[in-house]
Amino acid sequence: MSSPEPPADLEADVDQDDVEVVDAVDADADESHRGAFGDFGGTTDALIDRTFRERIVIVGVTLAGGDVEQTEFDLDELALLVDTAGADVVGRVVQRRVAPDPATYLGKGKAQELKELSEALDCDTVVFDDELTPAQQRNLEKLLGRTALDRTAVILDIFAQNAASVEGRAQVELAQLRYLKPRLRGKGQGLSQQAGGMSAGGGARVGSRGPGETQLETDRRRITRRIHKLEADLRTMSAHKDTQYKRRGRSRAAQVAIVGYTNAGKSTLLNRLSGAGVLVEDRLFATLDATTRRLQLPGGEAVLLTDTVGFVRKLPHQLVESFRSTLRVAAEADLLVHVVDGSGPDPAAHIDAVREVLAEIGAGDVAELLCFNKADAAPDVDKLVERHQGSVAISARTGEGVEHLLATIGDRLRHATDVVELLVPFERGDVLAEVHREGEVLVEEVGPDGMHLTARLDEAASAKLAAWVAG
Ligand SMILES: Nc1nc2c(ncn2[C@@H]2O[C@H](COP(=O)(O)OP(=O)(O)OP(=O)(O)O)[C@@H](O)[C@H]2O)c(=O)[nH]1
Ligand SMILES: [Mg+2]
Repeated sequence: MSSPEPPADLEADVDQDDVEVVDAVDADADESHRGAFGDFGGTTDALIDRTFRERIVIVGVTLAGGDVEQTEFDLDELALLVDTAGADVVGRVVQRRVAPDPATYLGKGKAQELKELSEALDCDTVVFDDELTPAQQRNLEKLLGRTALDRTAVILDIFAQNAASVEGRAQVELAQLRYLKPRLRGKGQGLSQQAGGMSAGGGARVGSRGPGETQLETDRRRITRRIHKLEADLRTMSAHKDTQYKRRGRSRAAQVAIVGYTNAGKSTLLNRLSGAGVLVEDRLFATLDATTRRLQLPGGEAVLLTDTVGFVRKLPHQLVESFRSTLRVAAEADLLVHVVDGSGPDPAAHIDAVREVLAEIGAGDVAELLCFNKADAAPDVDKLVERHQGSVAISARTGEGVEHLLATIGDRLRHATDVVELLVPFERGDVLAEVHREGEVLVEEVGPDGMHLTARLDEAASAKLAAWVAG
C-alpha cells in the first residue's frame, strides 16, 4: 500500500485552526459509516460498548528524516493497539512527506486515495499513527465521511477499558478530557448529559450540526470544571498515599520499581518474585495500577518492589501528565529494574522509548538495571546482554536467571549506599528514629557514651546525619 510520492507542496502560513477542506463532502450523508470506536462513551466506569468489531484503516506518514521501514514498524504496533482496543485493521496507507499538511495531515491527493480505499474496504474509522490537530481531525472526518482518530485516542481508549481502581479511572478520565477539550469545536451536539457522559476523540457525532456557540461554551465550561474536580481528587489521593507511605516507613527497605515497555513481562516478574497475583495478559497496558510487594533478597535485605504501568512509543503526553502520581514510584525509586522483551523484533527501540518517558517523569537519573526477559523465547538474548554492560537475562515465565537478577539487585543497591558508623547520644531518640527511618541498621549497641550504630545509608541520608557520624 506504500507509494512514496515526491514531497507535496506545503500549504504554508495557514492558521491551522481555521483550515477547512474546501470541497468537503456532505458529512450528514455519511453519518452511517461512522463507527463508535474511539467514543469514550461516558465516564470510564461505563466501559465502551463494542457491539461489533469495527473495520479500521491505519495511516502512517514518513516525514523528512524518517524512513518508510520505521513507519511500517510503527504501523505494526498501531495495528496491535487497535486490536487490543477491540477492532480489526483492514488496510493501511503510507505516505512520504516533508511535513504534515496542516489541513489534512496527508497531502490532498493521498487523502482522496484514502477516501476511495475506505469506501472500497467499507471501513468505519481511519486511525493515524501521529497525533492529529483538532482541525485536521475535523477536516478529515468531513472529507472521508468517517471517524478520523489518532494513536493517542486509541491508547486513551485502551487505558479507559483497562482502568480498574478509583485512581486509575480518574487518571484516565482526566487524560481523556484534556484530549477532548480542544477538539470540542465543531463537534455535533456536544455534551449530552453530565460532564462525564461524553464522547471524545471520535466525538459526539450523532446527528445535528451547529449546536451554536452557547452550547459549546457550556460544554467547555463543564469539561473545565470536571478537569479541576479530577485534578483536586487526584491530589487528595496522592496526599493520602504520601501519608501511607510515611506511616509504612522507609526503614530498611529500598524501593525498587519495575519499569518497561508494555507487554515486556513486568507483572509476570513481580508475580514470580512475590506471588503478587497481578493480572498478566498478552495484552497491551494490562496493568494501570501500581502494586507493591515486600521482598527479601538473597543477602537478607528487604526491598519494596513495585510493578507499574507500561510505556509505549509516542505515549500520549496527557497520560504521562495524568499518571504522574502513579509514575512517581519510578522517580523516587532507589533502583529501576527495566524489563525488556528480549524476544521482540527491536529491543533497542523499546529501551529508547522507555528511557524517554523516564526522563519525562523525572526518573532519568535513577540507577537502572536492564533486564532482558523472555529468554526462553529469545535465542539471541546472550548477545543483548553482551551489548549492554551490566544487564541480565531472565525468563519470568520459567524462572531462569531470576536468582541472578535478585543477587544483582542486591549488589546494585549496596553499591548505592555506604556502611557508616554512628554515635548517637542517649537522649536523642529522635535521631535514633531517623537513622532507622532513613537507612538499614546493621548493628545497634549500647556504649558508655551513647548508642553505637552501624548502618547502611544512601548519600542523602549520610549528609543529613553527618553530625552523628563517628570518626
Ligand atoms: N515466553 C515468555 N513470555 C513471557 C515471559 N514473561 C511474560 N511473558 C508473557 O508476556 C505477556 C505480557 O506479560 P505481562 O507480565 O502482562 O507484561 P507487562 O509488562 O506487565 O505488560 P503491561 O502491564 O501490559 O504493560 C504475557 O502473555 C506473559 O505470559 C517470559 O519470560 N517468556
Ligand atoms: Mg503488567
